[in-house]
Amino acid sequence: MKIYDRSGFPNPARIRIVLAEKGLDSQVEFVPVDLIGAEHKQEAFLAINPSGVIPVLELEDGTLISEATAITEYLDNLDGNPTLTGKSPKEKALVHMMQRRAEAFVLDPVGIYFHFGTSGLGPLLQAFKSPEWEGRKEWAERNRSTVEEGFRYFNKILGASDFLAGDNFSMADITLFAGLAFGDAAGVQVPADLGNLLAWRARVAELPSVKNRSGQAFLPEDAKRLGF
Ligand SMILES: N[C@@H](CCC(=O)N[C@@H](CS)C(=O)NCC(=O)O)C(=O)O
Repeated sequence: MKIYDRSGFPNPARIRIVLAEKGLDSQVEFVPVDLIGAEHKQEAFLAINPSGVIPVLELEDGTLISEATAITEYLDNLDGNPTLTGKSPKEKALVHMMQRRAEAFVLDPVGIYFHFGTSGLGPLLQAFKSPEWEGRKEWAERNRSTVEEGFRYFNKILGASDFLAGDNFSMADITLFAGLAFGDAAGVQVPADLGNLLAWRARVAELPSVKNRSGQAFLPEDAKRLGF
């Protein structure tokens, strides 16, 4: 299997955590895609994923699977023992519901804030992501508020259960964890008074599959290009 991705980016990190959880790291060849150079918006990559985003999983038979949730479902079910996406119909439904909320309330609006409210990944990609228009800053701030509201929502959920979809670590937790890491990079941090959310984050960061990856850094050349 091949995974088109890039070290240091949040959606690829979701899949790297899944691979570690499922013990599949050694079966995957990582193909780096240059997001800062907007390689993913060029014809060659759009033929791999018309949405122009990473990660993408390529199977041995050439099948291309994009969308982190679809990739996670595939990898989690390969061994017939899905641990991240739910086993019963009810578990599956709850994992997908909370996963989507983690995207809609945190990860996606952080992404919008990052691209519209900051210089994002630099001028080459900004031409695709965030054209100049008068509502740009306001759109960014609205999304920042969505994220802050999302933080409060998940803080409440985590006051009542250990993980987002109940007692077990799942795809929903992975999405939110990646969203918080992206928030840090974009400058949207979890406020100190949201104790449940911060305690959950600390616990998740210690999981072996996450621990090795939570320090996942930009490739040195990317860090340099972004001025870190
Ligand atoms: N819905 C997609 C989102 C993927 C996504 O936004 N990936 C980011 C990397 S973290 C990306 O490729 N961004 C580049 C862009 O939007 O131009 C998924 O679940 O895989």
